[in-house]
Amino acid sequence: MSQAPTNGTHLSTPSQRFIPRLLQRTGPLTESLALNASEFGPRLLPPQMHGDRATASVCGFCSTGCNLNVHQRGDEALGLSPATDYPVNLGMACPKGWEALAVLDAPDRATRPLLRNAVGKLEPVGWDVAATTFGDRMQAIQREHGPQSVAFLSTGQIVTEEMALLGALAKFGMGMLHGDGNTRQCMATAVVAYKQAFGFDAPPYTYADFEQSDTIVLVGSNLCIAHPILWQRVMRNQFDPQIIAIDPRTTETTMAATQHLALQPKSDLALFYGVAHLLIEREWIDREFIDAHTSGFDEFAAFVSDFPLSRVVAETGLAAEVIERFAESIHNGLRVSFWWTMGVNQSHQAVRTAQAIINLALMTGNIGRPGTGANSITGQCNAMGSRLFSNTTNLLGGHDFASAEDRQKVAGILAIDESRIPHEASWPYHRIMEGILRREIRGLWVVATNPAHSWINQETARDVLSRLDFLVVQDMYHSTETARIADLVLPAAGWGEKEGTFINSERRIGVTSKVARAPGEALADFHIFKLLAEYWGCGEMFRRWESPAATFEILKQLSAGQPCDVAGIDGYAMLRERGGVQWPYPAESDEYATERRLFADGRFFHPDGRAKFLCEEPRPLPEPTTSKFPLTLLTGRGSVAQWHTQTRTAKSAVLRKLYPEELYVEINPHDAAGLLISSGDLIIVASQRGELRGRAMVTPAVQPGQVFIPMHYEATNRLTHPSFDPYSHQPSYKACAVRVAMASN
Ligand SMILES: Nc1nc2c(c(=O)[nH]1)N[C@H]1C(S)=C(S)[C@@H](COP(=O)(O)OP(=O)(O)OC[C@H]3O[C@@H](n4cnc5c(=O)[nH]c(N)nc54)[C@H](O)[C@@H]3O)O[C@H]1N2
Ligand SMILES: Nc1nc2c(c(=O)[nH]1)N[C@H]1C(S)=C(S)[C@@H](COP(=O)(O)OP(=O)(O)OC[C@H]3O[C@@H](n4cnc5c(=O)[nH]c(N)nc54)[C@H](O)[C@@H]3O)O[C@H]1N2
Ligand code: SF4
Ligand SMILES: [Mo]
Repeated sequence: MSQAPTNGTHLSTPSQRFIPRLLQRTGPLTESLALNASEFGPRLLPPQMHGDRATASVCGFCSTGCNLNVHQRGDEALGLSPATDYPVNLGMACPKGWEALAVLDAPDRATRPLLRNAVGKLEPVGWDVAATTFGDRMQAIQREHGPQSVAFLSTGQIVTEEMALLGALAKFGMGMLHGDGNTRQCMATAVVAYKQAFGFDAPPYTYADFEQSDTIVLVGSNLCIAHPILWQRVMRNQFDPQIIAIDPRTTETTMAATQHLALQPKSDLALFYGVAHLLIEREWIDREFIDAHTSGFDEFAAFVSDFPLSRVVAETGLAAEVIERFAESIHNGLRVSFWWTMGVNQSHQAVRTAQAIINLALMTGNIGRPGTGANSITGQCNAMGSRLFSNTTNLLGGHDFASAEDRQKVAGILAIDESRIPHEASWPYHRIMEGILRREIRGLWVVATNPAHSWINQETARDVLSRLDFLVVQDMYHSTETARIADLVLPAAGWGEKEGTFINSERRIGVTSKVARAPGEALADFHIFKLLAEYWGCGEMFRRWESPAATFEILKQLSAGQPCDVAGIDGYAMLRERGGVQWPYPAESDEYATERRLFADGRFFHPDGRAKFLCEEPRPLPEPTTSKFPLTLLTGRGSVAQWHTQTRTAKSAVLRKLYPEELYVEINPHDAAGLLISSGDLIIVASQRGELRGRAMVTPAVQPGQVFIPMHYEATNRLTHPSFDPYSHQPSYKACAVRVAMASN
């Protein structure tokens, strides 16, 4: 099954089946469900929603970073429509964006702090009690077990100013050593791959590249549902591009592609080495670019000579002609762009796979020019902000904890004692979980992430979290799987109820605005951090961090001189006026263009200015199938309307209509027949770690021997196998061994 049906004859995954239903309801939309405001906005918004003014705000779901105009009257947000003049979305938004206000109004919003009482029940308390308890309990743990016995888990879903304040407060104010975030589950691989190859974590592209490519390679990316507005940018491409989708499954995206390489899970590395070998053998490489701008090519060429076509056919399960056609498309393309997402980043050999993609771009000179690039697409609205400013793996502003010079610079800007800055990066997420198990970590502060649902190997994860002496969860909702097991719940304002900046996938910094009041006593994360700092006794250190806008000025100073230098941005006003600004934008920048890409001059961030070829022998799957567990489980996004652990999107009645409520399992007709399973049957899926029940969805969209379950259902991660990339420590969510059986009732 290496070629996708291109005529869309079998709409077989649930989102494929739900899309036409929405199409019928709202008119001639594209299959990715983007709605164009200029065509549909005014008609979709009833007159009572027009209000007396509109405030622009970058969307708080995915990393595309669409801008939405929120229509207001007085203090009230009446409705929204996508901004037509913003360079990202050009008047479009996906259903999550259209419904962004609806999810704010829900009965399970956290409106007061909740503290677990003597009989083990969460009961409402005032902020004074909450902040006092936070300080007392965390400090008591630190006194007994050392400052590093308390840690935090942060997120890619709060504004940059908040995540910088959290990182600075936790580490410099409260003395924590370890903090990580949900970006470990998501972008860690791209970060390490870029750092090693380019010398800095620097995605080079701008979204216009989608429109300017003549050959678009999408690896492990279901763009149509995960980044639907980016798919719209592809649809605007005038060059009739080859679209090559590499994914074991048939997805909305592979069906729209011109070539679908339905390879065996995690065989991407062998495929890309084999293709590199073909390109070298046929002299389809850009020798001039390689000589002038890269290092390590000769070793790489020698290494890939061990990947003849026969080996690649055997390892990927793809036909030789399919692989050759892919290589030919890269050769024939004048502007080839490579894009990757979680099918690459979530793997036991993720960093090397990402670098194998980078190698293809480098060896063919497809970087730094319009329509090219080795481009990692981020996931959450502010994953990029967290990469630069979360103060977890990197010291604030893409600096290095291990560098005395960097520590001195940051301490100087923040006017703090240099000794407060740790000399080493935090432990990665899985090491923090292990630390809890070993009782090295006893207090944990979880902000805007839901590990009891989203972390790998869930039953163990929940067991680990339950061993903490003190678990604090700061969230918009008190009902999340993690909040329910917390000792203290801090009620947070969400998107639309506070302001700050997000950095999208193409490095564009945009402003998100306050357009609604948070319910009850919920506070913006920024103000929760300030409050906790005061009660902790370190408030003085953060006097300058007066507001998100004042904090943005600190971030500018921290970035100065770095590849991500944004010292030239003249505050939120400039960001609003210009439709966001991409980094870098140093002081005295005279260059201003709405779309900018990196490496146009061929200079990379390593000291020698060259990009590095990096490679390594592929490794077998950490958990191969066996006779007892004969199927490979793939997981990922299920539909355009579902967001992660569903705390937000499940609150919208409109979005709820767009996906199946009950957990479903996609299984190939061949495997289903062998097990006497039909669509709609209740089945059990089990791995070595746990089991779940769901409805069978018999479909050729998954290959024989594979099943797919969306990550949005609470039980999915009971099955996943805790294996990690050795360099990025990102969990390998997308391949483990399972068995399927009919449920007895
Ligand atoms: N609607 C919606 N949009 C979202 C999100 C959401 O929850 N809902 N989340 C956002 C976030 S945080 C992220 S990170 C992105 C994720 O965006 P994507 O990465 O596009 O989404 P996934 O479905 O996780 O994975 C993409 C594809 O990888 C494939 N895959 C699995 N294993 C392999 C493999 O070994 N090789 C290859 N080549 N492919 C493989 C899967 O079949 C899947 O179709 O989406 C963002 N956008
Ligand atoms: N099996 C499997 N598991 C996966 C994946 C997969 O592909 N397969 N993908 C992984 C990936 S890429 C990701 S990014 C993670 C996502 O995993 P999580 O981060 O755990 O998922 P979310 O549901 O986005 O959780 C965000 C939480 O923050 C809250 N929140 C939203 N806005 C705010 C705010 O402004 N302030 C505060 N304080 N709280 C807020 C929400 O209510 C929600 O509870 O899941 C990972 N897990
Ligand atoms: S594509 Fe992403 S940023 Fe744009 S409206 Fe949808 S969720 Fe929001
Ligand atoms: Mo993600």
